[in-house]
Amino acid sequence: MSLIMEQQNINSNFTTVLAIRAAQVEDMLEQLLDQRLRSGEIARPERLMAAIRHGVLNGGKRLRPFLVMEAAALFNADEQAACRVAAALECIHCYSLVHDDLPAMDDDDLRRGQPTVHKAFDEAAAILAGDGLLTYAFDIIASDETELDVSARLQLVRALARAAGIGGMVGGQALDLMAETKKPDESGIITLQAMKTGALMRFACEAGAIIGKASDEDRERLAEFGSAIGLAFQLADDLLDITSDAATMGKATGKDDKAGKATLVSMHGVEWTRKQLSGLVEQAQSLLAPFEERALILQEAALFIAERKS
Ligand code: GRG
Repeated sequence: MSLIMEQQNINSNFTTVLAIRAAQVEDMLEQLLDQRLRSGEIARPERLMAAIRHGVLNGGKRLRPFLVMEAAALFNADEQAACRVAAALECIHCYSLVHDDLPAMDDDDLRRGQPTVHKAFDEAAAILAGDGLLTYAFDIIASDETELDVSARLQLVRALARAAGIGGMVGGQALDLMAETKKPDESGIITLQAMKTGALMRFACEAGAIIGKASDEDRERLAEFGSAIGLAFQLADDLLDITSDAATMGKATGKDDKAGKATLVSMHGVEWTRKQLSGLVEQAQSLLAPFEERALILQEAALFIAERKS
């Protein structure tokens, strides 16, 4: 098979599985975000639910859910439980996007090709939609409906809190906001990116290992794989910010440059970044080598993340 055909084959396998996982998690999100009251709830206000649904059920790539489910599948884990954890992680991701788009943060009008939640509703609705999603994520994992033993659910809750919270995504966002006034050096940029974007990717892969009751060694292997693709994802994002356009991305581009934000791309240039990206893909893929062909789709995901166009 020629190299180009091999590449096309890889893309079509990956794209097919990504679409299947996206459909599974969207079904789950539809159910979780319906009007039905869960025990202990008093009411689900309709406008709040509409704002939440606007922020979640709006065509994201569902990459993090895919990672959870494919990592869990490596260990023959229960698919329904993996799907609930995947949906919980997507709730956290969507909350971060809804809040990031607010005027006090990145001030964006467009997300996933549609008006952002504060534009379609208002700022208060967007804040509350994000708050609701953040809280709900932990409810979903802790719930008895997530059919994992209590220890696994506790490990997932703790790992997600740490990935999403002060020492993870929220902390990374705080560092990113500070970077607008005081430019960080290279290691500062790497730290903030590992926190802001990498931590959820790392959690996604590690979560699969937790759900599948993997050995400590395999859990660490998956977590390291997640960190490598998280870094690659952010590098690709920075690259797209200068090489792509709003129509392709479904959100504004050129924002880092306008904000005078230092990125590894602005520091080292496009060629260096592309080389780094292929190094990261190699590193990520070799981490999964012990799983042989069972990890093929995750191997392909690493390549997709580095080479993505939107
Ligand atoms: C507000 C606490 C808080 C955190 C915000 C994630 C984040 C932190 C900000 C988003 C800014 C941004 C564009 C970061 C780059 C990486 C990123 C998360 C891109 C969006 O993720 P995709 O491409 O999006 O997976 P979809 O829409 O496909 O889900």
